[in-house]
Amino acid sequence: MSDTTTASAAASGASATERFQRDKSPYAAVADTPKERVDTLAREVLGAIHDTIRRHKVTYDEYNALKAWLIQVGQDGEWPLFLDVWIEHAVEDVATEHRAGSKGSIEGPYYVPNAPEQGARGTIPMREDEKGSPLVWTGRVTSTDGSPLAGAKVELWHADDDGFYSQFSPGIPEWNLRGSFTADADGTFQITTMQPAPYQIPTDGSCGKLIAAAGWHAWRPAHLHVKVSAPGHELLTAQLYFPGDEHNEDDIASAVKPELMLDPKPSADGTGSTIEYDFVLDRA
Ligand code: MBD
Ligand code: FE
Repeated sequence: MSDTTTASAAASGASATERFQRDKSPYAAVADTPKERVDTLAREVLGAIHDTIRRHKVTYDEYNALKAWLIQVGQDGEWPLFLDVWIEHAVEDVATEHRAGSKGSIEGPYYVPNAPEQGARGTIPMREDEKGSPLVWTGRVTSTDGSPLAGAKVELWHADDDGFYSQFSPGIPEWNLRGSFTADADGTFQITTMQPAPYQIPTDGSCGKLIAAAGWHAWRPAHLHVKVSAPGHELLTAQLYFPGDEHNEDDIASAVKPELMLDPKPSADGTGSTIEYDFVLDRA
């Protein structure tokens, strides 16, 4: 991984902020939150901060460092990154704890709706000379009662072999490594793509500053992002991971679960790997 990752921190932060403001998230229903609920949550969060300040005797220097840092997070456009890396996993746990179907994981800051449709079997949009190791993924979408979900939509997006996402890093075609697939009558789909690389969150912005100041690392393990949807069923947002990645155990975004681990096999032609991974959706 080269320094060009970090060179685009401000640009990718600005893109993520703009994307969130334009598309909104399905979770962003702020106006509907009752007063009592806001009162409880705001009071508890502020109380937890006051407790930490008293317990650790936080100084004015530290308070002012925090103030400067919070201002900078906004100026860098890194609120989507900060929230999705350090907060979203808890929200996702709570939102999906009732499910009997497939486990999900966080959406993260780099989803873009309406990626180009590729049918039930196809290759995700990629450059002619796309770097990396080819990956052929066969899967099936069913309901919790076992019935196939014909026409289920599988949206896939992921980083390239350098760890960059299209529309958030410069110089990559708009829909590169972003595609929508539609399961056939039996609920099956087959996607050809390129294995993603581990991803380092931008290190030259405010989130990187926090990471350096705390002595943490900035890595997420290599991952595939998916959204799987079908009429009458709950939307599944998930990420899939590759065994052996050195950051599966210490993902900076705390978004790895054992159920989301793939089991890649070498492909017959020896040029890449094949994976099988199915989804079970809960009825809405
Ligand atoms: C990512 O690619 C990602 O998936 C998350 C959750 C946060 C930052 C970058
Ligand atoms: Fe990601």
